[in-house]
Amino acid sequence: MRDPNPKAVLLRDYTPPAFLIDSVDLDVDVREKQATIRSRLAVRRNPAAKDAAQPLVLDGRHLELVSVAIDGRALAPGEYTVDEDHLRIAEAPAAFTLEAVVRFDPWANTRLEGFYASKDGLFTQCEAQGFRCITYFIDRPDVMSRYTVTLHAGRERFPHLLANGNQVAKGEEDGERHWAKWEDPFPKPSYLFAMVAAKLDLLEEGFVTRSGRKALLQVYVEPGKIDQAGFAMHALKKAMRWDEAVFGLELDLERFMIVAVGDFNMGAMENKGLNIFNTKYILARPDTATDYDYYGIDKVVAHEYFHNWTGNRVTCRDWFQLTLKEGLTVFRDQEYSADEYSRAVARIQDVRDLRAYQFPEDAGPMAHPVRPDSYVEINNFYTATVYEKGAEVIRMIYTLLGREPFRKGMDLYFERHDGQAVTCDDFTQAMQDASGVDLSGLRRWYSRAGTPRVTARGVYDEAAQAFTLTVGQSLGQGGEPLHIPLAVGLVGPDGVDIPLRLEGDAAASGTTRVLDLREAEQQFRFVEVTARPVPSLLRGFSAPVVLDGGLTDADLTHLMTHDSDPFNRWEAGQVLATRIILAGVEALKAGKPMEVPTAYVEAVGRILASASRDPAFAAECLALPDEAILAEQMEVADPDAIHEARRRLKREIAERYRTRFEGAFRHFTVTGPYSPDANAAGRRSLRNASLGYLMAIDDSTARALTFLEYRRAENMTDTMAALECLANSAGAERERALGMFYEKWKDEALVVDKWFRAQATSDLPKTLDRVKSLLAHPAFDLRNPNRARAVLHAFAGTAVHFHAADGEGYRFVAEQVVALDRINPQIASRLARAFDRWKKYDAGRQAHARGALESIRSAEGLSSDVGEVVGRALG
Ligand code: 0A1
Ligand code: ZN
Repeated sequence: MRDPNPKAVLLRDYTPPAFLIDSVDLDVDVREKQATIRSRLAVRRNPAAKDAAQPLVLDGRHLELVSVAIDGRALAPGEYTVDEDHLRIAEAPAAFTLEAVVRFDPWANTRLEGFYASKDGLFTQCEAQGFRCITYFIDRPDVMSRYTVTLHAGRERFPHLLANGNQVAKGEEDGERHWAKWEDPFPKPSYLFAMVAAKLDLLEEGFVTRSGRKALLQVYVEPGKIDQAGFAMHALKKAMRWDEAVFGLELDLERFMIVAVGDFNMGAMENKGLNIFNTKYILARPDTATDYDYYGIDKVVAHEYFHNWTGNRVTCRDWFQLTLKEGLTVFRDQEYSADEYSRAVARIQDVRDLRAYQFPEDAGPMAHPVRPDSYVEINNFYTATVYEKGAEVIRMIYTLLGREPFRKGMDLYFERHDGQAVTCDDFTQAMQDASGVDLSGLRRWYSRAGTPRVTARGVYDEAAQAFTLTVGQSLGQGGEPLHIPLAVGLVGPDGVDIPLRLEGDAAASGTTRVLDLREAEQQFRFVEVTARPVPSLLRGFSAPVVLDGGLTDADLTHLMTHDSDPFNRWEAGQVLATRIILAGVEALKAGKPMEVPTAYVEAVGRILASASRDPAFAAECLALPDEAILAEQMEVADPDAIHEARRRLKREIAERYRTRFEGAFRHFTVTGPYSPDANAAGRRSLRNASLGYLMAIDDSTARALTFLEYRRAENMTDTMAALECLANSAGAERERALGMFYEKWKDEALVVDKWFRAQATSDLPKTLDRVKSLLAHPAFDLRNPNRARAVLHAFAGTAVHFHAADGEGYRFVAEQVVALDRINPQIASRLARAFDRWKKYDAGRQAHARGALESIRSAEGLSSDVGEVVGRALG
């Protein structure tokens, strides 16, 4: 039996492995409902191990052990022990060859970790601990080995046999079968192992790296989908060029393969030379994928490619160091996106996501530092904190060092650690050594959970022509203060930035300055300030903090119109809208009318009037804060009131500017063939934001326009914009459009996911009933993660229906968590995270949520994945 209450693994308990494995030779034989894996491991005692007499303990799960031998001699039953998680050999020599034969059924593997079946064949997913579901191994990232793999399978059903590295031999065997042998020249941790046996179509191209090395790039997709693989290939080549130009990093392989699979737990996986992707991040055609899908593909293809250096060449010593590769690689993909699209818009979107997912995580039961110090189930720690907050920490280092010194730090990091498994401290040390910048205060970000609050108050002394900014930080846990880079500017009454001169500076320089906040409280005195300025604080969101800038509505309106920093222009509008909506919530609860200040509405009018300068940016400024972000700002969240107040604000703006929105909708049409570039996508984004405002009025004119647009649209961006509006509208057009959509797209899985999602996230009453009926739809399949996410996770992310006051949303999701857990614990555990913020709601909702959580906890055979999440939520 597995331990029903598995113990937490602690960072402070880290010890080097007792044994190392220099090489791995796998022979994989695929038969009907069975894979047989023969492994030959070159094992030796680790000279760095704490104790030279430790037994050999190999990890293994869901395996049937057929035989085990040391140096060619089969072990007798008394010489080893096997339980659900391990194979133990008490007496092991100093160096030896271990051979094991195991069997299992990949078709019965619904967990989608290890070796599993999807529609077109067999695929692997080994991060974090899936390799132990393929063979017995010391499954931890500081054990790095050279791999050779031979795959055998039926030729007809599995024409492609792939593994990491280079194909070195292949052949036919007994009639219907064939085999292929692969060798990976780079030592790697087991989590980067991959193999595929499948029927796939192939798109390939040559590539010459900057130094003249030739490589073959391949994208494998399900049969018949080759016309949806072109953009991924294009993105791959762009990402390769970008990494060469920006970081001087080249592809180190002869062959780089990407394989898309329809059943996948995450977005994609950076296995050495053989990336495996969720189809969602590969397949795209103008009529099937939205601009946002294209953007996601570009970003994720780049992300996985960038891992080849940040993650694969230099990997993590242990899983506590996950942000070493993830935070850094997210930072790299964010910079790539900023260079390829609009920097301001990319930053706005990243910060919006950070606030919607990471801030709540950091305030809830799953809060953890970017380098966690304990976990029960590592799969639960692929979080917004490790990824997105981790990227913010890297960005702060970048901001403090500057571009060139940061690049020197990266170079030094590779020089020191290429081929090694290292820690976050090794990274910051390289950055500090290369730049000479003291990172001691910055390093504290790695070990502290929670979002710091930064308070700033400015005082203008007209007589002295000085502006003094008093800035404080708090994290509410004691401990030494963090180093927070605070980018600021001072905006004059005329809307123009004032040149900045801090007291003590020889002269003014620049109009944005990064202040080093290292103390709990600090003062910064700017001189030669000729008029009372409005401070523009935290420009570009220079640190992942909650800022209380002490600004008035008038100050914010000024920034919203004039700030030279586009991020803060957007931010000022968000803060104002938040104030209006939250005041509206209070008014509604008191039975009073909601007030919308004219100054704000006029500032929105100015955005519309100047929208053609940067349509994508204007669309971001027109988007009101998400309901989830608003809920975080309240002491006790009131989802119904938030929804209503936000809806009213939107409607009021829409009514005030109806003609302008209609004008924008007509004016920003994009002509010519579809392209997902920033310019065209930006115009569509503004146009569809305008449509969204018109549909906030939801009268027959708006609905007719939207339905017409739905039928006219030639690309999926416009189609979905219209469909989503209609899905939130009670008019007869709704069912017509949804019916037409399904009929047209029922054979295109990713598009069918969109159809499910649009219904599951609808604002309309009765959405829960609709969701329940969708579960009975013939196209629904709980085993397919994308489909489950399109319905269940999407529903659980809604503010109003999941948090319905009668508790029905909670009960429903709890039942689904339990059902999913039997199939796929990782996907179930993600769904359970929807309950994270349950204590933010009123007593009635809390009682329902507690009941729902307890019903999950008492389910029989609960996985440690869900157990950890629910245990923390209740704990
Ligand atoms: N390393 C991948 C993400 C990933 C993590 C875990 C997985 O299975 C549990 C799969 C993929 C990335 O950052 O893209
Ligand atoms: Zn990653």
